[in-house]
Amino acid sequence: MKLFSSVNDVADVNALVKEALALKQDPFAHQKLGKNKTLALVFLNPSLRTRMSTQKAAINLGMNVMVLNIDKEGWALELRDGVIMDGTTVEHIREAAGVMGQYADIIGVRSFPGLRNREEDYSEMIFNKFVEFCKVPVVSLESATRHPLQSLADLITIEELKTTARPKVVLTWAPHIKPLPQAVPNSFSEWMCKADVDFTIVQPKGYELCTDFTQGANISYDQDEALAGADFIYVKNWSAYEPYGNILGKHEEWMLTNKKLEQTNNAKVMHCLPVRRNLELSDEILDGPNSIVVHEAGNRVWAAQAVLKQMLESL
Ligand code: AN0
Ligand code: CP
Repeated sequence: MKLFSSVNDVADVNALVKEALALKQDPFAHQKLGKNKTLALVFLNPSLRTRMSTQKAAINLGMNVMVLNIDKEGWALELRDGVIMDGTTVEHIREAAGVMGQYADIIGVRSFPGLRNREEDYSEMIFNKFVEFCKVPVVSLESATRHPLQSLADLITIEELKTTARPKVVLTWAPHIKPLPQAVPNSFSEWMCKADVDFTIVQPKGYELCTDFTQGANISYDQDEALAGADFIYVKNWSAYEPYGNILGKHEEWMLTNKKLEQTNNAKVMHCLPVRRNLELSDEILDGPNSIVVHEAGNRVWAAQAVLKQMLESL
């Protein structure tokens, strides 16, 4: 594997999930594979889980890891071509990414969307420039429109904990005070549409995701109806795709509560984290027996390790 930016980069999704679960059973089985290989993790935005789980995964494979918080510790990057750099940017992404490729065998990049210009965000301009100019394999650590390591960890978690062959999985919109990217729900949706699950997305009117990511999903606007019989509930806020990056109202009643869980098949509750308590998800859910959010975050290690293993094998 030379690029991990979406589910479409994975030749066999089931095999990757199996590989991750095997690594979970025997984390240090491939310590020689990464010997003398270097992973560089480049963050243009904050992170807890992605940063730590991907480092841990690389260490388990015997790799060396370098982390650059380029937004804080690097030179201000110019992304546009052909401009006179007489403003605040100090270095062009062409040189910066090219240089990183000299130091690393694999590069991970986190680049959130600006949520102002949909065309620019959905073209994955920043992520694609890293891929183009660094000239080594690249793993997305969440880009403008997708978060594939999260979605892989989510699928691993569902495979691990499901009690029926084809579980009902519901992605429900949740309230938030800030406009958040569509990356996590887009990505979760495209992975679920490739998995053997019965998948529904439920949201208030106006929060429909870009249909490129939702082919095969049931779409609903009635949270009670959608949650009925659910085995897994994936809670996430996202801003509108149209008008792009907007919050369309408070919708406080969309926060998941124990009362809403009653109509489910004792559903397990997932969230990618970080989560704002009592805004997106109630204390009673997060502290209750149905929440698997911490277990889910634990599986980020095995998702990253399976991907890095396949990349190391193709170096
Ligand atoms: C980010 C998002 O929603 O994309 C990162 C989630 C992993 N969340 C926030 O900014 C709160
Ligand atoms: N879920 C997730 O990617 O978390 P971080 O933003 O903390 O990495």
